[in-house]
Amino acid sequence: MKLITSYTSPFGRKVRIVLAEKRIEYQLIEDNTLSYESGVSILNPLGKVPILLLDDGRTLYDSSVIVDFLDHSSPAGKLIPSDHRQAISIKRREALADGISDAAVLIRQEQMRPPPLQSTEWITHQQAKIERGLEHIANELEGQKWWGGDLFSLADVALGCTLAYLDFRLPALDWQKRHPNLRRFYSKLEERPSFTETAPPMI
Ligand SMILES: N[C@@H](CCC(=O)N[C@@H](CS)C(=O)NCC(=O)O)C(=O)O
Repeated sequence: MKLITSYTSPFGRKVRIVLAEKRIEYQLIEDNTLSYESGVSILNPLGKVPILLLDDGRTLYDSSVIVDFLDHSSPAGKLIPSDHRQAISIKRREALADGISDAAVLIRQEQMRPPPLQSTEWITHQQAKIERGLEHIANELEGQKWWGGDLFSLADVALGCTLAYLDFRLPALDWQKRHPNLRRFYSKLEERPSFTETAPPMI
């Protein structure tokens, strides 16, 4: 199978970590969606990565569909519980972490526009989602080994990618100072080879 993504996408990284945790072989094809040469919109009408190309010809997106598919395709290193109620609770956490990444990506895109065209209101609106989301997660994490309870899960993978992306693209947010339990959680994740091997390039 082939994974089309950029090395900096938090959503692409989530998929790469799931592939590594489950020890699934794949080929990575790098695509910068903002380049004229990107062929991504032929595969995904939304023009977004990650996209998974299966050997049987199927094309999958977005990242939450891809990781669900991957987790069900092999019993090794299960990241989504088989009990439906528990699975939904993990997927709700994944959606919250991904939503924070969405807000961070939108801020990043806004900051790439010429300064006179940037909207401070828009950036503040997105920042508020990030702040509320992190506050909510920090409360849920309190007293827990992992975000979803005792077991490492997809929720932890998604949150790790989100926190790393905030550090990478919006370091001024300084979430580590305001949320010491998220900082401790993040340090624990950084010990996992799946995280170190997929860190975004320092550009
Ligand atoms: N909900 C999507 C979000 C994917 C996404 O926003 N990808 C960004 C890269 S981080 C992208 O491809 N953006 C290009 C664009 O919006 O045109 C997922 O989880 O896969």
